[in-house]
Amino acid sequence: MKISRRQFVGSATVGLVGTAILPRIYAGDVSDQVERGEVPLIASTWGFGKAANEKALKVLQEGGSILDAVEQGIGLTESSGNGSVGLSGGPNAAGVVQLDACIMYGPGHKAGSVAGLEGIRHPISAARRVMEKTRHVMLIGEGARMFALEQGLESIEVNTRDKYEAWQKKRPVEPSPQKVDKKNHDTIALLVLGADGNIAGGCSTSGLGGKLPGRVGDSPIIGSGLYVDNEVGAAGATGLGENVMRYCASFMIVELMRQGLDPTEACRQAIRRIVSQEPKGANLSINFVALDKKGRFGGAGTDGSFSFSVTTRSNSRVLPNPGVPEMKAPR
Ligand code: SD4
Repeated sequence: MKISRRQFVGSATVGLVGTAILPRIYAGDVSDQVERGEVPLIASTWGFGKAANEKALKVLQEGGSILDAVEQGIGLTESSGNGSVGLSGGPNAAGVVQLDACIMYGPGHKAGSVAGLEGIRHPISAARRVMEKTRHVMLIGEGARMFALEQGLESIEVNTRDKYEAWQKKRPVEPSPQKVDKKNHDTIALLVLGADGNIAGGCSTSGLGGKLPGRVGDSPIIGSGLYVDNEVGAAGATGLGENVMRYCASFMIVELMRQGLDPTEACRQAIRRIVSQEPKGANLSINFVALDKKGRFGGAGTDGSFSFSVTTRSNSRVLPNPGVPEMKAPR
């Protein structure tokens, strides 16, 4: 196990100084780090990702592959029932939960994805099966559901009358919220750098609450909600999918890392690029997590409530959004 002095000093300092000046300290911590970080390394979106990371680490420690770690880590969140991801996530405008997920495996550059999936407990497992058992990358809707059932994945009744009526009572007046915040975030993107240097990642969500039936967000789109390049690193996204998928943001972050940026700076640079083309400026709700082949990690987002989780054998923590320095403080 190897942790760089900078990483150690950075995390120790984080604990001492409180949150007010965290972003700069954290950004400084990773920006010029050159040593190889500790592996395996797992990074994911939001604070709830920490439990998923820890599950993924356990899977690796018990001899599982990096794909097993991604699947079971995300699987934990999917069945956590804490209102964040999967079946307990937000229904669409018709009160129906439609799930999106994807998975990528660095060696061989493999990918699988499902979208608009209904009634399957683990969309991430369906995405993995698409990758491993078919000639395709993406299955949607009823086809994806039939395939998942054929593969023996657990089905679960989501759209019961009781649930629908309960949803009707509390359904929002405004059917399509254009902002993802602490209360309605629901996406886990989880990235794993294995001890052997191989990389895998996955992403799973119920998508934007109140979305139009059939709407697909960034999360299952390879290069948007997730991208893995085994030579470089991986990135994942959470936030308003429409603002991520128009820019292939996760792909962009990986390409920026290929050009030499560390993960934090790559996330920031992608945000700058996107913001510079957007009339709405920084009010986009786009948030990213990334890691690179050297074992460096980082994240940045336009939502003040965004956080990301990072886990190694020696440390498991939730880190605050360092934002983009020259942009106004994250909301
Ligand atoms: C989507 N990106 O469907 C997802 C939503 C999300 O936290 O990330 N919520 O647009």
